[in-house]
Amino acid sequence: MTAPSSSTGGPFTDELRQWALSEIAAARAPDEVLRELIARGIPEELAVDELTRLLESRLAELKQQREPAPHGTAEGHATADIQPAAEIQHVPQPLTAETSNLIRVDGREVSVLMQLKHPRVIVFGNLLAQDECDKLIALAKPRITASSVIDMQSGGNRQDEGRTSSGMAFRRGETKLIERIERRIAALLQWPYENGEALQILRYAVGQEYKPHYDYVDPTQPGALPFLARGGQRVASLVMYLNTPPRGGATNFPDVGLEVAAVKGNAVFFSYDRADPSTGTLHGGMPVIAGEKWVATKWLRVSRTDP
Ligand SMILES: O=C(O)CCC(=O)C(=O)O
Repeated sequence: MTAPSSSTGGPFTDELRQWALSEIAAARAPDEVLRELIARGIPEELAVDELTRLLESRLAELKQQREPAPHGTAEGHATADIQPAAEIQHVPQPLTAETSNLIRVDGREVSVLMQLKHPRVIVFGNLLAQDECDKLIALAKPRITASSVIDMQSGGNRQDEGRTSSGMAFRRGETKLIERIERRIAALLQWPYENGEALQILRYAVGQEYKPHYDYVDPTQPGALPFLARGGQRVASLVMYLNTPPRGGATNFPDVGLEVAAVKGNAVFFSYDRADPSTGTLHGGMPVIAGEKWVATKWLRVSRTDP
């Protein structure tokens, strides 16, 4: 099962990325590379973000090459068969119960109901007001169509039997209500508003589900490149519950046997600092047994992404 889809094209092409990578590998000064990217028409902020990401990934690569051989690996043993470690990213560090059980954000008292260190999962209570949930559903309802996933070969979208819900995505800041909620999320997660993907709404009818999957994309697949070129990797997800289904519909994390009940106004946050199953963030939306389930999902990227 592959990552859920939501975004569109942008100017930092794979060709530019490859060019910048080769310049970095050839030890060209970063400020020169940056100047040239800007000269090639990349907006300055995007060029800085993308170049930072490429430099960080190059440093991680160099660090990995310098690290001693893992326990049990013979010194000098050919390493061609060893998988390269996934690139490590910064992730959102939400305001949490480390300081308080109640977080004041955007005039609301959001509670911390549960935390897990690995995988990093936090369940928030009262993130959305009841009428905000109702309004999001009403706005989304006329626009929902069958849900899709990212096609990891082409980079486009395709339907998948593991994701049977229907849904839609709002543009970032599409209405005052949406912008307010998105800014609240940015404040709670301490992560830039512009790094949040368009808010996605999902509706599950009885029997519908989203089988366990990861939200990051596999960077070794060709279809990942257009996605990664527009804001980099996903590093965290926030699933907000817009209603309380009478039965079923929990968000599950099978690696750790956790099931988060869908309760209107609550949300589950989880982060992943690398595109790798070791994050333990395999998760899914369990089948709805009675009634229907509505959620709003916000995915957070390394850099600013399409609205
Ligand atoms: O519906 C859920 O509980 C989970 C949704 C989800 O996994 C996703 O949107 O990526």
